[in-house]
Amino acid sequence: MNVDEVASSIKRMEIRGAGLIARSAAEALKHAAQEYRGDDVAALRQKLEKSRRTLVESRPTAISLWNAVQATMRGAQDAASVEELRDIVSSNADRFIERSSRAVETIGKFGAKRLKDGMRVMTHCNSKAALSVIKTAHANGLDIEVYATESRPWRQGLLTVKDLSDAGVPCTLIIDSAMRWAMKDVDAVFVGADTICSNGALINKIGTSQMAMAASDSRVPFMVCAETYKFSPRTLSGEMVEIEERDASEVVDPNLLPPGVRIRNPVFDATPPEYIDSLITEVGVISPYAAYEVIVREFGQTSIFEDMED
Ligand code: RI2
Repeated sequence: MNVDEVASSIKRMEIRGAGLIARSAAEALKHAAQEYRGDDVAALRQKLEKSRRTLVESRPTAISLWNAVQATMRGAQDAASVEELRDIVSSNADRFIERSSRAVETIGKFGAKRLKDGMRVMTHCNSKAALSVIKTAHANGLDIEVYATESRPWRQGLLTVKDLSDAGVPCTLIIDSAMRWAMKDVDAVFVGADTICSNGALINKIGTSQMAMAASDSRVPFMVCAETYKFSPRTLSGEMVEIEERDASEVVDPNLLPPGVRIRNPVFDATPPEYIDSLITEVGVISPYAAYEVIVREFGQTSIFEDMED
């Protein structure tokens, strides 16, 4: 797929999930570099810059997308020829994709150690990282069961129960508003992440913050599975995360409502760090208050502020 096709698939949520949109964007930039047939390095650089912007603008909330294109374009400004630029972008993209896929596996292994035989886990939406934990624990022989929320309006919970059932994990689908009712029977919550802010707050699928509050109320550990490229260097320089609001028609057909009634469709929310027990990352299981250290370690203080021109 070319850049425009990937960007519109991301917009339409045919490609979705913070990790997958990041890997797809890296792959699309590699494709753009490889399909260029001219011999003008400045023209290729311009084309890649335009592609980078198109991809970043396709969905605003998950920082994984921005981090992926930054990682893929790293060093591009120093290339002296088309071949060199193509090689830099292609090998950066390959490295990002490989590293990001490996991170999901490592998170699975680390997170599985937090589960014990007979536990019941709750999850929200459809996170590859959170499902990696559950499926790894199951593959390790633990007898675990899952409560998965429907996750309106897109109903990603249906993908979750399909994935878990295919892996042989017993699961129960509940509607989102049953999450507090079900929490009394749950031993741990594992969710994914779209963005981790420098103060340790989590931005994830709408309803995550309610789940965190319900878990806290019932003394159930609330665990967040987040690869390091989900951490936001942009928040370190003071930026607020934009919460995507999608079309009203995703919630209900507006023609079914009385005239004048508005619909709002925010698709993410923020969970404060005090509700989070641990962040499970590929570099270790850490406190949300260690987010600053992860950002500086992964992205470097200097590059954080150099990359801020967008
Ligand atoms: P992985 C999803 O967003 C969900 O919010 C999920 O928790 C998050 O991305 C992370 O998913 P959406 O694209 O990267 O469904 O763990 O809006 O797969």
